[in-house]
Amino acid sequence: MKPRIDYSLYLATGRAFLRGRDLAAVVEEAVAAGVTLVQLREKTAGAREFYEIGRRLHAVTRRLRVPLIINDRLDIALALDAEGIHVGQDDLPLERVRALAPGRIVGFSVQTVADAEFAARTGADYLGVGPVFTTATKADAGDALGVEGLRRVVAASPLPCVAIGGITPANAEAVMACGVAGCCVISALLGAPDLSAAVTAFRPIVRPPHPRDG
Ligand code: 3NM
Repeated sequence: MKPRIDYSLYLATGRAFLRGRDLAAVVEEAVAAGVTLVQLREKTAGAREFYEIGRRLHAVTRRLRVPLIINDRLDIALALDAEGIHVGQDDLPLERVRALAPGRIVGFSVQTVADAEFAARTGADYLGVGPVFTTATKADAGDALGVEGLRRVVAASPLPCVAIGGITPANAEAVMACGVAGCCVISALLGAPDLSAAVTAFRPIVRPPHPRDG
């Protein structure tokens, strides 16, 4: 059985937000302050660079005992022996990822109830549902679902859902009220002037995991 995963405050990385800071140090600060899950998201790195960044980051997340999820690239996730892989609609098919990553956490990005049902049938462990709000961080994220759209997908999903897209401490309460297991955040954490303070602002709003969250 997989250990229970705490999705409550899920940090996805974004190179554009580093402002010269070291990624591993940033993640260490975020986890120390209360981030529970980390996704390495590298949209421009080649395989070798992605792997090397991941190797350094995985050393940190292992020490801090939080799972590391790799975005898009199953080969990198396997090479790193990362705890998980997150894929979207344009990546390798979910059924292949599930088959090739037994025992790892598999996340899948969805926008609709039909996507959520497909992901549940196909063996995903959790869903990333978004964008909930408009976001400048992902140019092709699509139209915002809004809180009502998020609620509809979450209500129909047998899997734990994390909300993504434009989530801040100011709107996280309304997001959590939709029944999500947590919030996945890039800019409101990495773009904040004080990362630890931003994590601390989210922490009382994002609840600890519900038994349904697996
Ligand atoms: N995926 P921020 S929205 C990476 O809807 C990503 O699937 C999305 O960044 C989706 O917290 C998004 O800065 C960007 O809005 C999230």
